[in-house]
Amino acid sequence: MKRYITCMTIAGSDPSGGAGIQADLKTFAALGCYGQAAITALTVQNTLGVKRSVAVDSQLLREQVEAVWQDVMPDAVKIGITATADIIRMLAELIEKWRPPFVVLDPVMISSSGHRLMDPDACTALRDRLMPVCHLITPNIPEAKALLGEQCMTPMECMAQTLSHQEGGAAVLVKGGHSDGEPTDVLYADGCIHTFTAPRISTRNTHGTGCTLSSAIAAYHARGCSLPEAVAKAKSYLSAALEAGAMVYAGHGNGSMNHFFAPESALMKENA
Ligand code: PXL
Repeated sequence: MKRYITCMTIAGSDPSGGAGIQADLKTFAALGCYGQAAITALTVQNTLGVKRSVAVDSQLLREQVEAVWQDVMPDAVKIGITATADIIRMLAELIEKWRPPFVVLDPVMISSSGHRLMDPDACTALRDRLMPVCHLITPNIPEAKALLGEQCMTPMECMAQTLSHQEGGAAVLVKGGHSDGEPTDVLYADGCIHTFTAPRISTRNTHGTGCTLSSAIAAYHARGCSLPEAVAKAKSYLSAALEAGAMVYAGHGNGSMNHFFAPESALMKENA
């Protein structure tokens, strides 16, 4: 019997559809993967910015994730907004108990409109408890700086390597989209540095780029790619989706990209 290649997102909801679980599920679907989703926080937002974010009860979230994992364990998990220290500790326990094959964590702290999406005291729990049990962490430069704290340094290669060692060996992708010039991302994995450069695309419709990238990495890894290959393919997918959605009206502010410029039909593999 075959089964779908499956990815799960554990992240916040964006009712305007550009970021969070909505972006993650579109990405999984466009890349041929079956999507599962458990919501960590409900945001109030549109393309102009986030107005409010409310965390869900961590016990309710635990029950949702366990109900899914005891039935169909996904091939890859993406974690986005974690919101509170309680949720972070609970997710770390679940990952230790169920050992999903691949977990990518996008350590979302603040929205691009400047709204706080994680409790201030949760950063320590994220660093000490959740990051060490994940396989890949994808901070942007401000997030990498917050996670490095006192040890903060440049260049990006040093940030990625130091964060990886700090997190017990997890691979780290530092995203350079916030720097000037051609955006370069740096991956530190298994003792090697990989550099990825993509052309800067001129568009307002950039909402959910971080969510889409981490979900696309999860999808390509679930499909059998190595980590560097999954990152390279995810970046190409992101660039193409941004390009395809550049000239579309998608709200008064930063709208969503076009995730479905070339959707793939559902991919399957032999059941284990
Ligand atoms: O891009 C980070 C992010 C993730 N998830 C949700 C968000 C945002 C930023 O606004 O709203 C739900």
